[in-house]
Amino acid sequence: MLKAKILKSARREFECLLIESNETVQAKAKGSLLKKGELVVGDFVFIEKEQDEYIILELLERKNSIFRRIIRENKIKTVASNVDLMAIICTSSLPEYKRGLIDRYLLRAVQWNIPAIVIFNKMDEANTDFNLSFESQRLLPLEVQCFATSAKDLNYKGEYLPGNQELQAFLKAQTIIFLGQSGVGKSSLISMLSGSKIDLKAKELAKVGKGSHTTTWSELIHLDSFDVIDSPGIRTMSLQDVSKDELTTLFPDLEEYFIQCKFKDCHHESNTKGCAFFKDEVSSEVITRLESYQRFKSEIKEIPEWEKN
Ligand SMILES: Nc1nc2c(ncn2[C@@H]2O[C@H](COP(=O)(O)OP(=O)(O)O)[C@@H](O)[C@H]2O)c(=O)[nH]1
Ligand SMILES: [Mg+2]
Ligand SMILES: [Zn+2]
Repeated sequence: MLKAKILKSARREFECLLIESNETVQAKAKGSLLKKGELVVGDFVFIEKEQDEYIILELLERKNSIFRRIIRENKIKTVASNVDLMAIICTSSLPEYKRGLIDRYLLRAVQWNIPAIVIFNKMDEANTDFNLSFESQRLLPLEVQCFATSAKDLNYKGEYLPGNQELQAFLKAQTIIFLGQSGVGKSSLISMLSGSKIDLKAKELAKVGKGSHTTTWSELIHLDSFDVIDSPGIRTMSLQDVSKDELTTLFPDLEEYFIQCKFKDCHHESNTKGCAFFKDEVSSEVITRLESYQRFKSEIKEIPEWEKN
């Protein structure tokens, strides 16, 4: 049997990288394997060659996975697995910095059990009002490492935070999902840091041209110094599949305050005297995280019992 990693998955056909020979082959999955659930990009599998065909016989245990719950069907839809790192990219200039969006991604990193970093890109044109130390310190309790980069110059040295070189070393040999608003520099950074000649922009265009159904499948792009997971499925970041109770567990940095708060059924507002989050008692970094928590909580509709099932 050969060990392989799934690079691309369609309903029945899988593009697999054979680990030992570094060769890419097309494989089909044994029927019983498909019945148990889907095989996804990032999965490690055992393959056998039968005549001219490669057949996937066994799925190896996943260390983590990117998934979404489909509440109505009481199902979990897995999109990719074995992800080493979530790299969240933002800028202080354009597009406009959105703290809440970073927290929205970080919530998923916790839920999916994927370590995360935050990259402040376009630092060569940084907004002078931007408080880089504040924005990175608020993530310290989550153990999220931050970088300050520029995709315009490989030799850019991070100001206050580690820069391009440190990031490049950090990403080496990892399987990474890059997230961030359109225009923050994801493609530019990946091209510059991966050492690959692959033209990601052309790749994106080619996909669009091929028709919409090709873009619904995830893909693992094997580059020289790291692998990138490209998954259109997770670009929508709505919180419809998270319950209010679960939301609390997805803010591990706030846990101590939730526990400390002496009020029963407290809404945890920073202007409630006596609440563990009362603004005079906690740092403004913590308040920013509370604000995200509150915003997400108000977005979550309680799911009616009859729909849960
Ligand atoms: N000044 C500056 N421009 C950048 C930087 N990174 C990307 N850009 C520019 O921002 C635009 C969007 O970049 P792109 O990589 O396509 O962003 P994506 O949509 O996140 O993939 C392009 O015009 C890039 O040249 C950077 O670090 N500094
Ligand atoms: Mg892009
Ligand atoms: Zn409270």
